[in-house]
Amino acid sequence: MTDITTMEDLLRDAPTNWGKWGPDDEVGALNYLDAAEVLRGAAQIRSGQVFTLQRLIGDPKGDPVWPGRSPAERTMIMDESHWDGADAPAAPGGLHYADDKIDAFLQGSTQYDALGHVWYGGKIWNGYDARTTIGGLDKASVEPIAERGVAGRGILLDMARFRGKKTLEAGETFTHEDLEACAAAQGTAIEPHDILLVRTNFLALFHERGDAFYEDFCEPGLTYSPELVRWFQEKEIPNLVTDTIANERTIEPETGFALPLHCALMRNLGITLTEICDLEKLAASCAEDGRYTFLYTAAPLKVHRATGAPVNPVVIK
Ligand code: UVW
Repeated sequence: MTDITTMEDLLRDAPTNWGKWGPDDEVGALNYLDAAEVLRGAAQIRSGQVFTLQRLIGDPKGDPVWPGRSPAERTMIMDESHWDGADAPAAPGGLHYADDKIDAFLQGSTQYDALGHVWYGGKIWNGYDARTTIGGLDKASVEPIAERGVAGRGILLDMARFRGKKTLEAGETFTHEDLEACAAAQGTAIEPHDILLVRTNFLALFHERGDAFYEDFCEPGLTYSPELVRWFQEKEIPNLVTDTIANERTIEPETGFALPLHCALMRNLGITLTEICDLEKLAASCAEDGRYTFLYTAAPLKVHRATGAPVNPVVIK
């Protein structure tokens, strides 16, 4: 690994899906989720239990965000205290109302990453020029993902429970083989086109350590290897969903690079990443009834030219 000094060196022979869905594609591996896959997902429904996976925006316990981003701020614009003042809007008949707004990083809470969110070597997903990101994403923004929506068979891979831990530790890692072993221990198997939901219970770790977490910031998660990338490509995984900020171990130990899997999976294979989900209630239910597969659905907010967007994924068991 000594001659590897850039992401281009690391991923020189890495596989890509560029062109697989045509020269104009902007949603990548989500193309695997056709109508038959939606029905395969719906066929998992047994009890009709519904789980929402979005974290609370403005959680008083604190919001985990990538360093350099800040948690969302909600501001009250109108409430009962505004209606006596001279600036109160005209509302004939005595109507009062409350209004508020949020100032939020689109990558700041539970969110879908657009395929054009990360890149290296001057090219984003499908080979589009990285200059198409200037001033907003003209290619592979979150818009086409939001427009099509996401639905299919989801499988929870409860890595924390599999390892017998309340939460995985900072920097703790696992491979695709560990995901397969976890699935087997749960009495299920990862099938082609499955949407993978990987639980580390990172939020408990984050809340335990508070701001100190950022001092030696390294999340637990999948870590880069050529074999892992090939496995994701061969399994035709459309969407990787986790409870961590970055969906992978933050720093790749051998090279020291940040987020090589973002590059290998998202930029090269077109696999959509969904981050900072709350998987706790779902995980408790799966552990209780032993059913780890379900219908997974999600649609990020439609935000013009955005790098990502907030989402509240819904799982039905
Ligand atoms: C980066 O890619 C920097 O962040 P995220 O984990 O939100 O994708």
